[in-house]
Amino acid sequence: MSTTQPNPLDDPAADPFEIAAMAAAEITLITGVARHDIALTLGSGWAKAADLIGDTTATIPATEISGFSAPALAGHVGSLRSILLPNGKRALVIGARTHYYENHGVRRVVHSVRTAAAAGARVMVLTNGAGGIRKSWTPGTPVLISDHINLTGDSPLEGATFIDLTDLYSARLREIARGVDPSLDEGVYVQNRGPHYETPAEVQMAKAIGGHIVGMSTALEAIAARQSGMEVLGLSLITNLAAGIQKTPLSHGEVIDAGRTAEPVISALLAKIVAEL
Ligand code: 8IG
Repeated sequence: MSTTQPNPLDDPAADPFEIAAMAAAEITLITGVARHDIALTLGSGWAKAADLIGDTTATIPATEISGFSAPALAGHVGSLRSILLPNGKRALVIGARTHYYENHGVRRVVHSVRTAAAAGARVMVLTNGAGGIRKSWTPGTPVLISDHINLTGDSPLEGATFIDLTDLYSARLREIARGVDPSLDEGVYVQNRGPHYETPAEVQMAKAIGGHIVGMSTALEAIAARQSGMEVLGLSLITNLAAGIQKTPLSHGEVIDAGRTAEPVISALLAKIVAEL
């Protein structure tokens, strides 16, 4: 599908799960891999992990797959990769996240997750770059997501679809991650709409309601992953302290720099975790 064609997800009458099934069938056809076991969405700072987790057997521009959008940001790689892990499992790596702040609607935000589920993945690894509320989390610190607070006011669930989220971020998978790196902290991820960063007052609100990490992704995707019956592992790279926690203004450049510096370390960590999943 080229970028000039309308996105089928934008038709309100379309069934997003049918489009995800179509996308998964296209991935199977192009990769020759009948079933992927795990899927990973690599956010800012995590992209290098794709090179470390195994052998890439196919790379697909995301826009060639039904329902996927062109990436909004340089530095967000718009491709899907099929990777053969050393343990024989197959990973589908999504380097093409659609953010809620792009205003394409929540169906497009969670399409990659639904496609991964339709491609067979039982485990969804969601990674992101985010702001830290705890002062001890210096830029470059990876943090496990233990739970989330969704402040987008939106949901990927349509109609009266009631889904339990009590154990959304799998304790089993977090235990595996901590087995690889016992120093990993965990925290509650707050998804804000963005694309502006928070005001210091908003960061204090996030802290007061139980948040430890602020970001612009992941929560909506995690909900969709659970709806599809997947186990979710969430990891944030703290690229900056949240507004007002750090005394200097936030800049996208600073965030990119912190991500770049931390990338080799956290990518190696993620590769080790993936080998255990
Ligand atoms: I990277 O401080 C990154 N993403 N909302 N706040 C929010 N998103 C972020 C931040 C941050 N840093």
